[in-house]
Amino acid sequence: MEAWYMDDSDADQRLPHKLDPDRPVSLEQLEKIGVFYWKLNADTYESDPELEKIRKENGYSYMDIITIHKDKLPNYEEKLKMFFEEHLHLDDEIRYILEGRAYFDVRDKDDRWIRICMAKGDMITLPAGIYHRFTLDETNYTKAMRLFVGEPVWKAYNRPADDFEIRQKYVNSLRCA
Ligand code: KMT
Ligand code: NI
Repeated sequence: MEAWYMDDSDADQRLPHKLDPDRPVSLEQLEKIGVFYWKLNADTYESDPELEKIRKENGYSYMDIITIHKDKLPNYEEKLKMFFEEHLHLDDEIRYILEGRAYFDVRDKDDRWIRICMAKGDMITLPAGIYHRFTLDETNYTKAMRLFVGEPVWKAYNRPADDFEIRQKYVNSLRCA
């Protein structure tokens, strides 16, 4: 996993969009905005005690696997467009990359975009209420596990979604961090 502040160019969303000079973002900085990360062995995800432990400790009872590729995902173009709209959810977004690569962009506390490059073996949780978006990179392929506490709710609220209680709660959580 590698993360950096994004430039604001209009170039293809699948490009890295690094600043020049590069402004890397550390795990500690991500934790301050409520983003948590684990590194796992994706080759053994079907019987991985480490993954089991994380799921148990965090109550991630639900899981499924999504393959994001033009020939595999129904309504591929439409879904990718939706994923890249800035949005929030009322629950945490938990993703584990099993194959390929992808970018998760999150807003920092000053509303600047941080790009998180997620590759095979990277698992992440984005807190409920954080504004974020998702895109494939130039390789145009990823396979990811989606985890959820209880029955999954995929509903996304596009920005502006500032009136939700969860958004207020999230914003308040940044204050003393
Ligand atoms: C979301 O809500 O941003 C997503 O589900 C992203 C795609 S899942 C790898
Ligand atoms: Ni999302």
